Amino acid sequence: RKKGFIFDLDGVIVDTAKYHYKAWKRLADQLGIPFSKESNEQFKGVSRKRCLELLLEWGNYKATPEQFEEWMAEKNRDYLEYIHKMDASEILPDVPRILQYLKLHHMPMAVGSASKNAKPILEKVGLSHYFDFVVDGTQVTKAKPDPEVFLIAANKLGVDPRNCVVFEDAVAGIEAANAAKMTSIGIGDGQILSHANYVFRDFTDIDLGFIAELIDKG
Ligand code: G16
Ligand code: MG
Repeated sequence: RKKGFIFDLDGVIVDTAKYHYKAWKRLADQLGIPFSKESNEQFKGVSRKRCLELLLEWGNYKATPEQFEEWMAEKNRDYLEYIHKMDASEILPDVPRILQYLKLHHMPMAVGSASKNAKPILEKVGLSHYFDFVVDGTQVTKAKPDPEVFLIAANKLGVDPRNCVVFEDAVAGIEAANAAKMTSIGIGDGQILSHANYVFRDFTDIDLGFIAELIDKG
């Protein structure tokens, strides 16, 4: 049966979480809202709009719609400055090894990300050519844990969702993959990603034999 492979971007392919953190931290400081690395964990896989809503809730801060828009734009301007400086050295360890193996076996591949900046990031790090489709925050209306982003990706790939495999680092992303009835592979901490079908600390822990089994299974 035809298989499809879908990758989250932030935290799976590249570590942009540190740049999201810096940009949110700057805005939070400016607004006088406490914001830590732990708070940033809750922003992973979550849309920009929802992140700002959360930040303002935590700070008990009321914003006018105009302020809200301005702060979202400000955060993104900061974030883009970091993105502009990215290069291939920021690809997470062993990601190309897995992508190359899948490509060698002619597997359909897509990115499924909540980010509206997914395409420029892939260009910057030189990985765009691996992916048949990039489904990102500009194309989805319902954020993870809703399965929409992954279902759109499966549809574009022309693969039944049950035959798709998703690599994700966020709890909301694993929930989204499970809700789409896809095979979910958590990248990160097994205790945090306990709902994933499989969990690996990072791609260096993934054996190509395991990928071969995913390709052949079912
Ligand atoms: C990513 C990050 C989130 C970020 C979101 C939106 O999702 O994990 O922290 O808030 O994108 O990003 P942007 O502000 O660039 O639109 P993913 O799904 O790639 O992990
Ligand atoms: Mg992620």
